[in-house]
Amino acid sequence: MDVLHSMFIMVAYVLVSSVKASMAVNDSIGVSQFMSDGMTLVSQDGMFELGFFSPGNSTKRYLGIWYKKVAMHAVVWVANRVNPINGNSGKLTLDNTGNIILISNNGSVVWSTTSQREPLNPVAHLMDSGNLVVWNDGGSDSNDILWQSFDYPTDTYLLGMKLGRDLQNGFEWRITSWKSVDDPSPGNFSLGLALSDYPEFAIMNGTKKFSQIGPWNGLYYSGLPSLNAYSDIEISYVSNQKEIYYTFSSKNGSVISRTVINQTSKVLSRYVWVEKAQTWRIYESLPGDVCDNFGLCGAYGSCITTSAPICQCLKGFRPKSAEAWNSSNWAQGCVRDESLSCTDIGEGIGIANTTDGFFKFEGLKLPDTQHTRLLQNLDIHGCSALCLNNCSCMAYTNSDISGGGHGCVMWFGDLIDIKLFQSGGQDLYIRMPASESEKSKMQEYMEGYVDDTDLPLFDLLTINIATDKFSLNNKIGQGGFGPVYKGKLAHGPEIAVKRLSRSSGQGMAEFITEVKLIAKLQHRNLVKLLGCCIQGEEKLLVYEYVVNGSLDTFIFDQTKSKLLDWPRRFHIIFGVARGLLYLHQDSRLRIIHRDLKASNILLDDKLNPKISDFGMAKTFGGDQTEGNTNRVVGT
Ligand SMILES: *[C@@H]1O[C@H](CO)[C@@H](O)[C@H](O)[C@H]1NC(C)=O
Ligand SMILES: *[C@@H]1O[C@H](CO)[C@@H](O)[C@H](O)[C@H]1NC(C)=O
Ligand SMILES: *[C@@H]1O[C@H](CO)[C@@H](O)[C@H](O)[C@H]1NC(C)=O
Ligand SMILES: *[C@@H]1O[C@H](CO)[C@@H](O)[C@H](O)[C@H]1NC(C)=O
Ligand SMILES: *[C@@H]1O[C@H](CO)[C@@H](O)[C@H](O)[C@H]1NC(C)=O
Ligand SMILES: *[C@@H]1O[C@H](CO)[C@@H](O)[C@H](O)[C@H]1NC(C)=O
Ligand SMILES: *[C@@H]1O[C@H](CO)[C@@H](O)[C@H](O)[C@H]1NC(C)=O
Ligand SMILES: *[C@@H]1O[C@H](CO)[C@@H](O)[C@H](O)[C@H]1NC(C)=O
Ligand SMILES: *[C@@H]1O[C@H](CO)[C@@H](O)[C@H](O)[C@H]1NC(C)=O
Ligand SMILES: *[C@@H]1O[C@H](CO)[C@@H](O)[C@H](O)[C@H]1NC(C)=O
Ligand SMILES: CC(=O)N[C@H]1CO[C@H](CO)[C@@H](O)[C@@H]1O
Repeated sequence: MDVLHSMFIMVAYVLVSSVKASMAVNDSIGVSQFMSDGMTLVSQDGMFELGFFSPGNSTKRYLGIWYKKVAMHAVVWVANRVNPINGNSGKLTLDNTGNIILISNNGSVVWSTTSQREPLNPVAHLMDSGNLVVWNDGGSDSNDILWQSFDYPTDTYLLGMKLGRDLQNGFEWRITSWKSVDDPSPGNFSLGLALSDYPEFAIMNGTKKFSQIGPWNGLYYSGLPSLNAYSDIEISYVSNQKEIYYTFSSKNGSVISRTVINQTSKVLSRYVWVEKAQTWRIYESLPGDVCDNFGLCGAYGSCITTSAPICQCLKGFRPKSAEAWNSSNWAQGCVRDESLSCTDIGEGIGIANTTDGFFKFEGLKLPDTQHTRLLQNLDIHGCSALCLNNCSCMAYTNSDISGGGHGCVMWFGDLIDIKLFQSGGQDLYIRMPASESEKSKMQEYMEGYVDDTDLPLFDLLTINIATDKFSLNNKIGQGGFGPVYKGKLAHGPEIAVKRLSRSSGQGMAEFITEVKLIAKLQHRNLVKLLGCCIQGEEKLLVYEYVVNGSLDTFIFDQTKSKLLDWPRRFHIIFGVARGLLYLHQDSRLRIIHRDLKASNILLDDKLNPKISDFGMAKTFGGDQTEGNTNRVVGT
């Protein structure tokens, strides 16, 4: 008999019996009362129903709870998962020890609860939440629970349930898949809490991690930044000496939501009932993309859904086996370009060589937390110092990112299962040898973490917005070192952005030093460098925008050249000379332009000349100048 068929009989029963008893629903069962196959209990609000059913094509009978009110009934809980009843002989009762007992025709106990307490007037009640609760004392105290089905979930998580661990009793709240649609006995897939200092929720395939949702970071699960964006549910995470769990609740009270782990599809999905469409709609799933497959990119590999290949070694690392990596076999992961200098001196004596440093990585799903240490009262600086002084500490970050971040979590051993998000994600500081971490300090510097008033820094987003993502419409020239774009800062002046070609081959440190020097050169006949921007591969110089363009557009244009009368031309020549004099003699740097030409002289609104591209040849190498300007250096 299929579910719908049995449902029909049950509905008929409820209708008939409710007429007889002249009450709408029967939601509870008392001591020595029986409920046989064909009869059901229905929660007060009519949402859930408890009764016997046969799943899929099976003819076996199971006691379960399912949604009654919505058109597509979904089973949310099964009592006798591994011990079905043959035929319609099953009977449910509550005995005087307060335990629910399921018996088959021949009198054998198929399934029962195991409350050890001495009860007083127990009663089993199907709640509006879908929870089957055995109350003590007729339910007079709502906290006096002898047993509840929410403590023994099957494959479905309902709002209000706990998922995690009861540390005092070693008890676990975990959902486990059915073996198949016909067989509700426990399958190999489950969702639960993987205990560690910084525990994380993970989907398991047997005893192996299949996909991790990540640890709770105070705002969301590290691997599911989108989850807290859903306005219909509220997530609470509780972690103390007694228990660690999370629970979802409906903010609005009217949301019908269930989360199911499914062995056939190998996916954990959260469904929400959509009344208008009369269907269950999937809100989120895990694995949500290929990068959610646990450890896909191996140690120190980072998974990026939009890159090809999807696995990339973190900066400062290279594939352990280039061949395996090439053939999309990433499991071996990555190794350091340069080894760490940190070495423990003697056994257990923690005097470490502290010439290592940390590189900040952004936008990540945190790596697997199995080998972590949590220090909730330590701030990020203390965390950094502690990690630096223990050679096996490979990374650290704030354990809680809410309110600007606090707490400390440190990783020991290789870092695996890192994912890079398109947006959102967390920061992680990974141990690097001194040479790499020098660069990282520069990186931090460029990102504005170190304050330096010498050189204003712009972030890439600002420049992107200002130049309309470097649109072709905004391109105003192609200089010797890369294209130039016009831009407009929000509430600010117009700017010209020079996007340096990527092959400049220059280190971050040298670049910044040079740019700072150039920025110090200020003269009214020089184009003013306002700042720069470095992010990843991008190196950008931000200049003041000079409105009338370059001199060559005037002198080599039939009509425009007439605008330049002799007094104006003299004024321009004089200005260029003054600018050069400053560069050659009066500035601290003494710069030779090496590429002075009409296209490098810009004119402002009053046709005053301003020299551009000065300092570039020195800074960015003679080769480029020659290559792109077809000029002999030194003329
Ligand atoms: C409620 O259902 C149980 C089990 O079917 C039955 O024993 C009991 O008599 C019913 N109570 C009422 C008030 O109908
Ligand atoms: C039940 O059996 C029928 C016929 O064998 C098959 O077409 C159908 O897919 C089966 N349904 C399930 C849920 O297994
Ligand atoms: C009683 O029924 C159960 C399941 O329906 C079966 O496993 C058990 O062997 C039966 N016991 C006897 C004594 O027939
Ligand atoms: C579950 O795991 C066991 C042992 O690991 C294996 O024999 C079985 O085939 C697995 N079942 C499924 C459906 O994957
Ligand atoms: C689950 O684990 C079993 C062995 O433990 C393996 O054979 C199977 O491929 C795994 N399933 C998935 C989907 O990874
Ligand atoms: C809850 O949300 C639904 C749909 O979004 C809306 O129709 C209903 O009015 C809301 N109820 C409350 C109490 O806010
Ligand atoms: C599990 O997934 C399979 C295949 O996608 C589907 O047929 C089945 O209905 C799902 N089971 C549940 C309980 O959603
Ligand atoms: C990896 O593949 C690229 C092109 O697909 C090839 O140029 C390179 O030599 C390969 N490297 C190794 C180590 O196989
Ligand atoms: C610390 O590292 C530096 C640089 O790698 C090395 O020269 C020095 O010998 C190391 N000191 C100790 C005590 O390991
Ligand atoms: C480094 O940290 C690990 C993990 O907390 C600890 O077992 C080890 O003793 C520490 N080593 C030193 C030298 O402090
Ligand atoms: C010749 C020329 O284009 N002159 C312009 C220089 O810029 C000022 C201010 O934008 C304009 O008013 C001039 O027409």
